[in-house]
Amino acid sequence: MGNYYQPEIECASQEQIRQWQNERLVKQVAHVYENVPYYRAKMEEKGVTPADIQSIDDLHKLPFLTKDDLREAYPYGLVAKPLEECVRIQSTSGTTGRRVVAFYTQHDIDLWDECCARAIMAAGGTNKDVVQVSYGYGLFTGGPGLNGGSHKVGCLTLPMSSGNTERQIQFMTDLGATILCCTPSYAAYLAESIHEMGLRDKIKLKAGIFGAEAWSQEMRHDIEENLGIKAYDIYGLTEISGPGVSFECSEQTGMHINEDHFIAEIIDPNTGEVLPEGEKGELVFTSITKEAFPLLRYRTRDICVLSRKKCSCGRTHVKMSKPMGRSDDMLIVKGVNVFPSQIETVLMNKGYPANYQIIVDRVNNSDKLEVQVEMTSEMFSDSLKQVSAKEKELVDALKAMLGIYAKVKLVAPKSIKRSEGKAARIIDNRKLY
Ligand code: DLL
Repeated sequence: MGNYYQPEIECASQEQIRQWQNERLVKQVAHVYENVPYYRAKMEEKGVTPADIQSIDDLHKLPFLTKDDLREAYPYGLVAKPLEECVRIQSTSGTTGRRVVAFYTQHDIDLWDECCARAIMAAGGTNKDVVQVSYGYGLFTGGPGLNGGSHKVGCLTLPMSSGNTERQIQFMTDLGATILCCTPSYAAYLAESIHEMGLRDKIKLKAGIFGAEAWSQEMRHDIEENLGIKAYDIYGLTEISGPGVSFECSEQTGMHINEDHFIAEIIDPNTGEVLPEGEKGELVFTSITKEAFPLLRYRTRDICVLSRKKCSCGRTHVKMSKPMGRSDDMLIVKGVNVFPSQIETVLMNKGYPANYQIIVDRVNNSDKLEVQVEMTSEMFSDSLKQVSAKEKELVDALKAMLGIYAKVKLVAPKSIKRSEGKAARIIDNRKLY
């Protein structure tokens, strides 16, 4: 059994959770309707008034919000509190060229920190732990979110931010960090560097809280083995607060969504229809406790599945699967849907490190997919013939997984640029949009 930050909430009965959601939703809809003209106009357009929303059964009547709305209302159009009451701005890293700016009151920050505290305690954290936060600090939510959560739990917090890998490892060993928080790609890079520096015996890590980007089960096993830790997933998005919207427990079979703050729905990304539990679709969130930036029915574009199966950790909040891709970032190559996570699974199953790049191009009106993968140092000494046999083996495995041909190029160890934040794995040269 677990380690909870707020056991009475995290293990509340389903009825209790539903009651909180009903009450808070009704209040939130009124708050948004009164204070956000942009959203009120959307509701009017759909012919809905706050009186139509009596419980979560009425949620489907509300209009969706998308990233386009956020862009249109940029910067202040969706803020629901006077700016005098707002104390913080955070923003996305903007890797997709669409910057999102989110606002927080002190109350919003406190609730966000509590969500992250739940994640840290679910990973075994207590006030005896030394938590190294190596997510970026600043506009990105990763550093500030886990930092706040770590304080709430009472852990000794090392606000490292990302980058300067040698210094990271020096602090990790000197100060005996026990929990590491960073992106999974940075965790893999840190693990690689720790081995190279011969410091594997000097680290005291027991757990890692890794998120902000997709990572496969295979990558999890590699990181767990290389660092001798248990690696927990954490999910979130700037629009809805940041990390800690959902987090993994010891069962490691999905992430509990903090349902006292966020109502989750799964919809068909094409029709917008709400899908029953267990079906795969786009995740939509309604934040029912946030004051400054309360988004209703926000379409995340993340594709996943929800499950209410009883969890051995004792938590009762619904679990979401790891995102299986994005309804917008999904690559369509020769008309076939390709998720980068499928490619990663093939590579990791064949013993390659998670250092790869996916390059898509269009030559003579035909799509070309290329996967560049780093060899391990053992493979690097292989003969040319052995290398091409390995490339061929990967081509076949990728074909079996994706259903289409992908050219494979094995490249020298360490030739693909390492990432200190989210890894940029896809280079799409087709410029289709
Ligand atoms: O990445 C917040 C975060 C920080 C989460 C630190 C976890 C840890 P954004 O920059 O707004 O916020 O990006 C949000 O990243 O819609 C997903 O597509 C993706 N993402 C976040 N966590 C995961 C995860 C932060 N655990 C977008 N697995 C989301 C897969 C994730 N994808």
